[in-house]
Amino acid sequence: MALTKTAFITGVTGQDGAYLAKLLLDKGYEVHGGVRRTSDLRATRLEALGVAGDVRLHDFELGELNNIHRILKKVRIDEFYNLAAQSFVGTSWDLPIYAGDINGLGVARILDSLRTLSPETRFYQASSSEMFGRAEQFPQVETTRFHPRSPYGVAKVYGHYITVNYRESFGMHASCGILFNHESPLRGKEFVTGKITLALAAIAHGADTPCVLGNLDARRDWGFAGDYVDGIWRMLQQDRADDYILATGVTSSVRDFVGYAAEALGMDIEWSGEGIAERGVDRRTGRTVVTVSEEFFRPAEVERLQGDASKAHRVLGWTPTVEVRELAAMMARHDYDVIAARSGQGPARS
Ligand code: NAP
Ligand code: G4F
Repeated sequence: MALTKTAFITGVTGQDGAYLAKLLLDKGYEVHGGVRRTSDLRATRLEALGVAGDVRLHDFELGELNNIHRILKKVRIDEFYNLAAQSFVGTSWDLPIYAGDINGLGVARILDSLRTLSPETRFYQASSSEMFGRAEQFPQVETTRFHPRSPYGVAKVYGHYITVNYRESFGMHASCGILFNHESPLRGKEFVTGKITLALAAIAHGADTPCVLGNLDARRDWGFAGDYVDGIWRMLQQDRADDYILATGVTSSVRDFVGYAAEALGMDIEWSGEGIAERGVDRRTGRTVVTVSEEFFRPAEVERLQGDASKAHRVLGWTPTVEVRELAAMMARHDYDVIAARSGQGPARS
C-alpha cells in the first residue's frame, strides 16, 4: 500500500495556495499550510474551494526563522511548496525592504532550515516571469537573461538563484517554477484582471463608476491558476530537480483583457483618446466603462511578457487548458454572479 505523502504550503490562503491544496487533497496528500495571524482568521479561498476543513493550518510568518523550524520539527514533510510572498508588484516600491526580506531572504530561511533539519524534503520555489522584466528575447525561455523592473522582481531573482544554489551546493531536490501571470475567480482584486472583472461586473449591474486603470498597453501572458498548480506539482514528481517556465505562449494587452471581459458581460467597448485621455465606452449603452489615471502607472514598467513552456510540455507533460478570452469570461461571470447573489438576483447571461 502506498504511503500517504505530506505537503506543506506557505501562502496557503492565497490564490495558488488554495488551488494547490485542493489538487493535493484530491491526490490523497495530507496537506498542511502556513497562515499569518491576522485580525481575520477565515481562509476564504480554501472555503470557496470547499477544502477549508481539510487543510491543517499552522501559524506561519516567513520573516521568522523559528516559525520554519517549529514546522519542520513538528511535521515530517515530503514536499514543501513556498508560495508565500509580498506578491503585488505595485506595492513593492512602497515596501522594498520587506519585499527583499520575504521574497528573497525568506527563501534562504526555508532552504537552510530544510538543509539542516529535513534534507530529503523536496522543495518548490515560486519564481516569476517578473524576473525577465525588460526582456531581450521573445518568447522568454528558462535561459533568457533576467532584468527585473521592480523591488518585487529583484527579490524574486534572489529567491530563484538561492534555490538553484542550494540544489547545486547540497544536492537538494529544489525546483523553481518560473510562472507567467495566472488568474482565476480567486485572484486578488488589486491585480489588473481581478480589478477589471469586478468593476465591469458591477457596471453590468448598473454601477456608474468606471474602472480606472493605468498602462493599457502592458502585455501579459495570462493563464488559468488551476492549470498552473498542476504544473507545480509535476515539477516535484521528477527524479531530478530543475527549473521550468509555465506559460500559455499568448500575450495580450490590458486593453484586450478589458475587451474580453466586457464581451462576456454583453458590452462592446469602443476606445478613443490617447494616454491618460483614453476612454473605453460601451457602444450599446454609451456609458464610460474605462478611464485612465497616472495613479496606476508604475515607476518602471514590464511592457511585455510572453513565455515558451516547451520544456514543461516536453519533460512534465504539462499543457495549459484555458485560453485568455475564456479566462476573462470565467472571471467576469463569476464576479457578476457574486454581485447578483448579494443583491438577490439571478446568474450571469452567457
Ligand atoms: P497571493 O494570492 O497574493 O498569495 C500570497 C500568499 O502569501 C498569501 O497566502 C499571503 O498570506 C502569504 N504571505 C504573504 N506574506 C507572507 C509572510 N510574510 N509570511 C507568510 N505568508 C505570507 O499570491 P498568488 O497569486 O497565489 O501567488 C503565489 C506565489 O506565486 C507568490 O510567491 C507569487 O509571488 C508567485 N507568482 C504568482 C504569479 C501569479 O500570476 N499569480 C506568477 C508568478 C509567481 P495572507 O493571506 O495573510 O496575505
Ligand atoms: O495584474 P498586475 O498587477 O500583475 P503583474 O505586475 O504582472 O504581477 C503579477 O504577475 C507576476 C508574474 O509576471 C507575478 F510574479 C506577481 O506576483 C503578480 O501575480 O499588473 C499587470 C499589468 C502591469 O503591467 C500593470 O502596470 O497591468 C498593468 N496595469 C494597468 N493598469 C495595472 C493597472 N495593474 C494593476 N494592478 N492595476 C491597474 O489599475
